[in-house]
Parts: sequence; C-alpha cells; structure tokens
Amino acid sequence: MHIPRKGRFALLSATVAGAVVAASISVIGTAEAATTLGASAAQTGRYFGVATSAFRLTDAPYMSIVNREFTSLVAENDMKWDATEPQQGRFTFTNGDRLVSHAQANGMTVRGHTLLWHAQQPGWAQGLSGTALRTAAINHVTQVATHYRGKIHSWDVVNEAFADGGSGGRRDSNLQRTGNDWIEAAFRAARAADPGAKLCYNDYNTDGINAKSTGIYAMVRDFKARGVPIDCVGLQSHLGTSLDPTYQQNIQRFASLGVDVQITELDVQQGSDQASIFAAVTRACLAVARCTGITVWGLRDSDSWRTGQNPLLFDASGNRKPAYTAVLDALNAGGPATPGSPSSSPPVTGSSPPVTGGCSARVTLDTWNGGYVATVRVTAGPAAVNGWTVGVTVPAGSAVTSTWNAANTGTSGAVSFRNAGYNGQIPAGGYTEFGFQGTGAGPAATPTCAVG
Ligand code: G2I
Repeated sequence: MHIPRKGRFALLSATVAGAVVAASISVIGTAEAATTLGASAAQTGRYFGVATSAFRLTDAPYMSIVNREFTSLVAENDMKWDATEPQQGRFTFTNGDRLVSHAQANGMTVRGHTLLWHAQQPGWAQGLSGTALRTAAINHVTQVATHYRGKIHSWDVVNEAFADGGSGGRRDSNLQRTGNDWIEAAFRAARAADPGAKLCYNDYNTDGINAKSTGIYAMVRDFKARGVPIDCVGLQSHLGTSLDPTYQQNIQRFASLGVDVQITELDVQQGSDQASIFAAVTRACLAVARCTGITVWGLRDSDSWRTGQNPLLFDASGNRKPAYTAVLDALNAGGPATPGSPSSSPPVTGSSPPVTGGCSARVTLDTWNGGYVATVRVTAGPAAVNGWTVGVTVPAGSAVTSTWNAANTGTSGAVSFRNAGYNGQIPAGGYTEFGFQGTGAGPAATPTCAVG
C-alpha cells in the first residue's frame, strides 16, 4: 500500500468583540446540521455509500445502520465476474438483484462494481486468451450492463488496469494481452448496453499525483479527446496512516478533464490520524464540485477486508467511531454543490432573533504545492449574530478562485467574505462554516470577524 506524506494543516484564529447591546436573548436555536452521512452529503448533492453484500440483508442490526446512514450501495463482491458468470454464458444475478431491490426500496442509488478486472475472474475466463477472451469479456460487459440497465448510477467498467510503481503504464493481465484497446472496447460496450449509467475507471494507489494516477489521467484525457465514452474516475482510497498532500489536487485535475470523480472504496488504517484523514478526504471531495460522492468499503471494522486494521467508521459493535463524527462534521461544513444537483441547503447552526454581538473566525488550511482549501468557522460570541463579515489577507501571488457558503469581495490582498442569505444568523455561542479555495499560499495572517 502506498503510504504518502502527511498533508499540512494550519489553524489561524482571531476574535473581534462587537458591542453587546441586546438587553435579552430570547430563543436560542438548536443545531440544524444533518445527523447522518447520507443526509449531510445530500446537502451538497452528493451521495454517501457503503460496500455490502446480499448475505448481510437479513442481518437486522447491520441493516438498520446501513438504512439509516447511507444513500448508495455497492456490492463488495456480488457483481464481480466470478459471481455473475460462474460458467461461460450462464449468468447469476440473484445476489446483485437483491441488493438493487433493497436500494430501490430504500431510496438509495447503486454503484456497479465491477464489469472487468484481472482479479476475481471465473476459472473459465482465467483459462482463455486472445480473441476468445476479448469476445467473452465484451459479452460479459454487455450482458451484465444490459441486465442492470437503468438501475445503476455508476459502473466501474474497468477496475485496476494500471501498474503500481513508477511506470505509469498498464498492468499485465490476460485482458491486457488481448490488446491495449480492451479498456475502450469495454467502455463502448457498456455505453451501448446502459446509456444512463455513468461509466467509471476505478483504481487504487491513486491518492495523489503520482506515476500511476498520471498514467490514468493521460488515458482519460485521450478518451475524452477521441470520444471514448467515459464519465468518471473512481479513486479507491484505501489509505494508510497519512494522506498525500496532493490528494485534492489530484481530484481536481481529473475533474478539470470533464469527468466526475468518486471516492469509491474509502477506508483508513486505524491510527492516531484516522479521524483527521477521513475528514480531510471528505473535505477534499467537497471542495471539488465534480467530486460527486464517497463510498466506504464496508460498514463496521469487523466487516473489513483489512483484518486487524479497523479502517472503517463503525466499530465491531456498530458504534460510531471518532472518524464517523469527523466525516459527518466535514460533510455538514458543506462545499460547492455538485453540477446539476438541486441547490444545496448548507448548514446553519440555528436561528434566533436579530441581536448584535461579537464573533470570531478561525481558518483551517489544507494546503498542497500550489494551492489550498480554507475552511472558516464563524462563531458567535455571547450574543446572537445577525450578519457577519470575515476579513483575511491573501498574500501576493495567491488568489481566491472559489467560495462556498459566503460571498467574497476581492480575490487577493484584503479579501472579505460576507455571509450568504441562509447563514447570517448564528445563535449565541453557535457557529457556521464557509470555505474558499485558492491558488498559491493561503492566508497567513489571522482573520478578522465583524458583525452586522
Ligand atoms: O481488495 C480490496 C478491494 C480492492 N479494490 C477492488 C475491490 O473489489 C476489492 O474488494 C475486495 C473485497 O473487499 C474482498 O471481500 O476484493 C476481494 C477479492 O479480491 C474480496 O475478497 C474475497 C476473498 O478473496 C474470497 O476468498 C472470498 O470468497 O471475498 C470473497 C467473498 O467473500
């Protein structure tokens, strides 16, 4: 597993006391932040999913968590080649169908995983090569995508076709040996079979800008240039104890090619940084409009393929871990809505009668070489706030390129951020958050906060 360098975070804060003139404070609103992963992700038009299996559907305690928290399901194994075509030309969709039915009955979408992969091939396919294998593989794509036509949000059409290490090239496999065009042939067959599904290329060790992700980037750029139907890139994100500082930058560069990005198999080795890495991944996705959803690769630590690493959001008893809370908080802090999603309803911590009071602002910076995302928390003082403005100094050579949950005046030098229409009111002691993304180095000086 690739264990990259840890990201850099910085915290800047300042308090500017405003005159507290209110004689009394009547009603203090309670927090309105969403309380499940799926609902909080939906605030910006994103899904939050989990990998599961048909045999779990009868496990009531397990399913009560799945149904409560998630808006998307993916089959951890049930839709793979060995599961769906155990004998050539004889298809078994029973388990996959059960997952799809459950998702549909519970208002969830389904990610399809996966049509072609060098692993988990049925024995008969492992024994094929050349034209016989190519024909069988494309038939598999066509038959499975046709069976699930109209029911799949996104298909991992091809999984893990690139090599690890520094080559940036393809992995050797029986499929690769049928010719370098096997991937585009699979995408074309999938599009023809299910024109409504988003078609994704999915891989691991792509958790930053590296030789492997750059090889994939070049393939996607080539596909877009030549009209090969590809809609999304899945970044599996099986993570160790640190996060590559270029994680978000990598998401952004794929998005800039005109494809969606999905975090498809997120799990993080348990360690002191587990919660902060989960949160940083969530924030990185939220910061890129075309990062449209996150899937965790299993529900409880005891369900994970990473035995002993406890890499998930729930413990073996189904209790929420600190990593869960970190993800939920990050989701509730919001981000730009995904393209085509209904307008988001970002978080406000409460509502209250207009009362003047002081506020404080705190900036958390997630930086990489050449850019940053700033998350700003605006906290009301002892009195409720009705309208706020945060001022930051953006250094020379840096510029704000996008802002969410606030409106900025200026993009470099002295930049001010005024509340949006929906988050100007903050109850006494409550807070709301907004964010901005920029090029260059982030603000170094402490922010100011003024009310009114
Ligand atoms: O390896 C982690 C994931 C990497 N990306 C692609 C994913 O599809 C992959 O998922 C894992 C599943 O989580 C495991 O559950 O893929 C493994 C297979 O490569 C799955 O393991 C297999 C076991 O190897 C089989 O022995 C077992 O029969 O799970 C099967 C069903 O329980």
